[in-house]
Amino acid sequence: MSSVNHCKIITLPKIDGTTGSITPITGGKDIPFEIARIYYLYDVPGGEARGGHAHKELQQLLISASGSFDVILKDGRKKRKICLNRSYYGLYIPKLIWRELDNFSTGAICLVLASLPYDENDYIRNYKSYLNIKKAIL
Ligand code: T46
Repeated sequence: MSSVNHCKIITLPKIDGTTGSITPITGGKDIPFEIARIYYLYDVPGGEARGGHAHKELQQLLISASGSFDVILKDGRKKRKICLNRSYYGLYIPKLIWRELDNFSTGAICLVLASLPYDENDYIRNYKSYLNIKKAIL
């Protein structure tokens, strides 16, 4: 379950009205995990990148709540680049996938639903270490 092929776009529920739309998300129903934490990235200066790490156990769903940005996914063999630019699409990222986020539009907001509480020990922040861990589990 740690190949970029297992990352997928999930079309989220969307309720439209004359005054706008709403997207409700229920953990374990609309997405493959229960939601333990929510956070969002915003005010990213032009030209800056976020991410640049993998997680040992954490699963996430990334949503562009506003604007757009690119997500580069790597598994040590393959690379995928996905542009998120709609609030009703979520990018599911299983554990052990390297990710980088860049090309943020002005005012972009990246909403993240996460399967676990914050734990710095869950991060793999060095790409060489990530490749070694991937080799060891193959
Ligand atoms: C990912 C992208 C999309 C906390 O204290 N609590 C938290 O819940 C989080 C997420 C972060 N932090 C602290 C830890 C660092 O000192 O905030 C600082 C920056 O965190 P991080 O390196 O995780 O930031 P990003 O934007 O590079 O990455 C985050 C996610 O962690 C990551 O998994 O995919 O957003």
